[in-house]
Amino acid sequence: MTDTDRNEDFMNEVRKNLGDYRFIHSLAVAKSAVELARRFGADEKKAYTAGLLHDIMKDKKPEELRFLIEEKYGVKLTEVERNNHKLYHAIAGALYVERELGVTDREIINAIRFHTTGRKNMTLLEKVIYIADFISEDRSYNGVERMREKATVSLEKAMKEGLQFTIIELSEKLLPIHPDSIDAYNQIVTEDENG
Ligand code: DGI
Ligand code: FE
Ligand code: FE
Repeated sequence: MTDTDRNEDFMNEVRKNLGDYRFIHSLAVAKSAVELARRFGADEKKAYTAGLLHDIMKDKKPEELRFLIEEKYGVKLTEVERNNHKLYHAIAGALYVERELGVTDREIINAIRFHTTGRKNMTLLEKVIYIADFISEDRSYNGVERMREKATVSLEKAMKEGLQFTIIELSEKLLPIHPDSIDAYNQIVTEDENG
């Protein structure tokens, strides 16, 4: 059975691991990921599965996530990662779906892994999940309508907007910015020059 045929299974796992708020968010991101995939030619089934699973570790405590990542799965965090608890759930989520749920599709695993920071050379599916997380129905931040607009026109324009938003927000709060976020930003503003 391929990963995308196991959504019933994954739905139960997500339900089990998340509170109501995050569960509803996960369903909304899965839905919006399918729409984006259809619009921009990504794999709709993978988009649904990755969207559904992307925040599966979001409701766990930072100490637990750090234990999972570094002790249980033996993956060393960088200094920036270790000091930014918000990044744990994406790293732990990717490891968890691979090692505990048996997800084998690298594209799905990486879409989960990089959904918070982005990275250089993102795949279509990675961009779809990154943007779906910003524009899902449950989101209501200032500027969400503008993001939704961009996402109807171009995935690249939406990525640019999303990365800018994140980098502004983090720097305003004087929080460290992960090198993957900076790499993604630098690449997108260099490649999509006339937008
Ligand atoms: O899990 P969600 O809330 O649905 O969304 P998310 O996984 O994109 O997490 C958003 C949070 O992560 C938000 O508070 C900003 C933070 N974040 C995103 N990129 C970076 C970051 N935090 C740090 N320190 N560095 C980053 O590069
Ligand atoms: Fe997340
Ligand atoms: Fe999310």
